[in-house]
Amino acid sequence: MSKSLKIGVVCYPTFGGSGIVATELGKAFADKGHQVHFITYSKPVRMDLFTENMFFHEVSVLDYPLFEYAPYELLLSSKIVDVAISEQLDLMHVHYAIPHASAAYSAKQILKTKAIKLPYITTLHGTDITLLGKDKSYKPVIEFAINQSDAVTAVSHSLKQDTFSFFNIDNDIQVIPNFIDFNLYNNNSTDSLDRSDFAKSDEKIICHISNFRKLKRVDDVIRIFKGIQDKISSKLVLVGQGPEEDKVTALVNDLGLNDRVLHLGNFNRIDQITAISDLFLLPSETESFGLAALEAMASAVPVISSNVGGLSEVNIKAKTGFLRPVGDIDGMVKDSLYILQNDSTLNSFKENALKHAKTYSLNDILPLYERLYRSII
Ligand code: GMT
Repeated sequence: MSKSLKIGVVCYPTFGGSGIVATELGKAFADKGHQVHFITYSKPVRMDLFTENMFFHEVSVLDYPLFEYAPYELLLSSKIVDVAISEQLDLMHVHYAIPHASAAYSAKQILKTKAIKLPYITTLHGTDITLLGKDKSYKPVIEFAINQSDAVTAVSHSLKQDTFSFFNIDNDIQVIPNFIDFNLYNNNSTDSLDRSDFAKSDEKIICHISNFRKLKRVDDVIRIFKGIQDKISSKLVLVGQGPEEDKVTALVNDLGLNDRVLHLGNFNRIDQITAISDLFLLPSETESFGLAALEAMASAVPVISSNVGGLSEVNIKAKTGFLRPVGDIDGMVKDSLYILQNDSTLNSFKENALKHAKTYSLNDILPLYERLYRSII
């Protein structure tokens, strides 16, 4: 039997996709008997503190009058060094390059002076490359930390290509896509929500889940929904929180959709919402993968999305849903109505969505990460 591993994980602990992927991956490794040590500034939202083999090490962000901004990257590097020594970590897996890859690089160098080896894997998720990373204020450091990583993964082929085109990369990048733990998607579960609490039996439920940042184009979601609702009586369920919320609420008011739109805020059991939905909208400006779309498909929900980044790897045109250029609201309304127009069309899209989501099963993805972990230690 191969030796169990002691894995350090750095991620953003919030509701973003990279933190969700890191936590679900950590849970899966812990489940297999490996020790997983999360090192971040607060407990990841999907982490249960009482899970066997999973540990949380808080990076305390010290306040000091001299600092306008506390140097989080230094604090994180120091914490990685501490945890690596006290827990005898075999490797670090950092999710989202900024600033996690460079923090892991510093920790690795510090540990080297103590004759301790700590290889690190960097997983690129999206805006760490496509938005922030390529900005010249981050680029030299991010490029360096990616090149110095013992292994690099990207969540889609599109993100891999973007990384090679935006940076001078002399490292290999392996594509390991995001995944679904189908144990969490039991459609017959007793804790499912009652659809009739959300919509009448002859109404459709349209859903959108995001962190409500500008690039998610939630205003497009509202306008697409308006186009659908004009033809087919529907409800829109919005999940998530973020900077665009007030603007979105104002638009819902302006379009007279108050009694049609339900905004739930942040919600941990995404599967409960997708289980009662008929269609998922993701018209983002940029999306390296679109984990929320895959989560919807895992509940057999077809997707209407933009055609940017890695979305076409997840959402298959005319099978699992449709894709249109960013901002093509009329086109997205047309495609939504096509899918929703009759039950047999909707059902065939639902079946295809679930079938394609199953090609992203955790059971297939976990061994790819385990092989990579073992190859660098
Ligand atoms: O939304 C972000 O940019 C943040 C990032 C995250 O940490 O949530 O999301 C990215 O990573 C997700 C998980 O791999 C992907 O599913 C998202 O597509 C990606 N977001 C973007 O590329 C905009």
